[in-house]
Amino acid sequence: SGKLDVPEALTFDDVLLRPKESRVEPDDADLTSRVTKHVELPVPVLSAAMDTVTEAGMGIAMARHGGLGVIHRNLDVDEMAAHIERVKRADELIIRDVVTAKPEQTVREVDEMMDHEGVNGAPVVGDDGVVLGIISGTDIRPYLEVGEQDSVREAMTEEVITAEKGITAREALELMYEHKIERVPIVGEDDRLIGLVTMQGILQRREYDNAARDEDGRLIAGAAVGPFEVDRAVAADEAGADVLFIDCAHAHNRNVVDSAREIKAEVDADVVVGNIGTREAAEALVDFADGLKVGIGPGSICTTRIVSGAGMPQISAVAQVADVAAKHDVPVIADGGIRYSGDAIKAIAAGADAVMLGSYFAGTDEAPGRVVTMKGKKYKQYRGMGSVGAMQSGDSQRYLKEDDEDEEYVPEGVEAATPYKGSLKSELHQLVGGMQSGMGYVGAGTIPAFKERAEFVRVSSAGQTESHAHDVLITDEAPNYKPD
Ligand code: RVP
Repeated sequence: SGKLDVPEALTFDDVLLRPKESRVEPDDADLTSRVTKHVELPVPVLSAAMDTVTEAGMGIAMARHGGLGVIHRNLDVDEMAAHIERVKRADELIIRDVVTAKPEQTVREVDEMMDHEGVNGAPVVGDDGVVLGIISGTDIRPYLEVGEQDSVREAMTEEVITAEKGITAREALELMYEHKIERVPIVGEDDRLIGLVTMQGILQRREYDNAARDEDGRLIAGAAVGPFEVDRAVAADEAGADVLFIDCAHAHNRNVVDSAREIKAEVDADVVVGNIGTREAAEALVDFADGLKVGIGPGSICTTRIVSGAGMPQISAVAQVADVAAKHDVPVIADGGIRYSGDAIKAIAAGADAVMLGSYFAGTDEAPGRVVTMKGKKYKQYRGMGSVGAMQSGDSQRYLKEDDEDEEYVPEGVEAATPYKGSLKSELHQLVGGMQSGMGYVGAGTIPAFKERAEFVRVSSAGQTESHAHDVLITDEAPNYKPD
């Protein structure tokens, strides 16, 4: 009784999805889900905002495969903005940084310039920015033999097919086929050049038909900011981030809540606030947050629960927050502790709309950092953002008290290594396939239907032992099951 009259809290291994009658083939299960109020993802999976997990390379790969990378904040504000811009530009339909030629340049000059820039054609633009023609390798070639000092004006094609900003990839392609051309300059009113659409660019984008894109067809980008970093938030917003993550180990803190509210008022991007792990914390944030992120201590590299004695087992944390968030139509992200695809779909069954993973992605090629070999096995570095190493290398305030700078750190994370895994694509393929399989067992073809229909059973420790491969010696590693 009294202080010991305590509620129970559960985590991934304590529960299983109860199998139900199904007509859903796993391959047909649609994972599309909202991650914030205004952003939907084909694959509701996020890579963690950690300096050993997500920079531009990971952000691009995650978005191309339908998910979302959250750029970490152990970077200068300018550097961070550059990473966000790289993600936003990676698969742009309309290239904004166009290589252009001037009518009075010589053919030889333009040939060298195109060579240097790695392009095979350029719009010809007057001093006022108006498109006068277009010149390509094919136009130039005959002149290189005889008249290489001739001007671009003579060699260029004058009848240029142009289009306006709103053009879709399909329309652009149709235009190109119709006129047998490979580039379409995009012009504004007054025929001034705005950008360029190329055949090569369109075909490259087609490879990623399940990508997470914004209204203009650019990849979706996320970025983490500290709870009091208004400047970083504004810079990330201006750089084009679609979602900002107010990144804090304990967001149910009055100062953090107030500051997050201020940041929300300053930016266009959606704002996710976290981390939290209780009903009351959700109540303090639902009136302004576009998303809530859950996880107090479940992370693989996190020692918060051991160091501070505080935390909340993740399935219960997600369920509590989701209970409040759903009533206010605010999406929930389950962050940390996910080791297997089964954990990810359990988090969604508990009420999350999306999941965030760190260790699962840290060993891939797309994560920052190099591969090291220890005792003949390959690894990549993976460390907590509250570890001594991460705190020393950045101005991460996440686990720092304000006037703490000269003091010895009290870390809440460890520095570790994680097995090297190869490409993100195949890791994500296993994760998505396992999640779809879970939807098949529950008989739900969409995420909203799954959240509605999923039920848990409680598992004993005997049941847990039975769940894993047991009483055998594994001879060949499975791509989706590597227990330690
Ligand atoms: P995991 O996927 O289990 O590796 O967990 C990743 C999550 O752990 C991150 O998204 C973050 O919420 C949390 N984290 C990051 N650093 C630390 C720490 O140093 N304690 N925790």
